[in-house]
Amino acid sequence: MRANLKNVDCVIEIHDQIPLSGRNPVFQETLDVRPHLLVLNKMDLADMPQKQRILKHLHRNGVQHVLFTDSRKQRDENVKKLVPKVMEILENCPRFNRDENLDYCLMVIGVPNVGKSSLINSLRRTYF
Ligand SMILES: Nc1nc2c(ncn2[C@@H]2O[C@H](COP(=O)(O)OP(=O)(O)O)[C@@H](O)[C@H]2O)c(=O)[nH]1
Ligand SMILES: [Mg+2]
Repeated sequence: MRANLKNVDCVIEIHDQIPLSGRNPVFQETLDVRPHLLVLNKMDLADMPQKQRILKHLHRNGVQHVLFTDSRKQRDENVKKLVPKVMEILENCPRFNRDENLDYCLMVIGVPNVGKSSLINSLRRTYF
């Protein structure tokens, strides 16, 4: 992961439900050098009334960009927001602006079963 990171413009870190205690500090340390979006997948199973509290907790802990998704849905409005959100993150990161290259490389990370494959497939359904 570390070896590939230098070619990565933005890291998409996926958790299912609420990572209040589950974030790997080594991940965090390694990833802090890259633009980063935290995806909380399986929002259909999560306690959504707690959403504001979760966001506040994450923001306090330095996690600025968070997206709640349901990647099993045929067309999830929130999955649709992922690419615009990544673009917004990158546009606000001048260090990573690569004027001449319009392609971006994203790295999707997360422990098994959080829905990485489902999210990637959902993105494919959204864009192809
Ligand atoms: N309820 C729910 N289940 C999901 C969601 N996304 C993925 N899953 C299920 O979680 C399991 C693991 O998903 P998968 O994409 O294989 O995870 P990966 O190991 O991170 O690639 C599968 O049974 C998926 O159907 C979601 O948003 N909501
Ligand atoms: Mg998978």
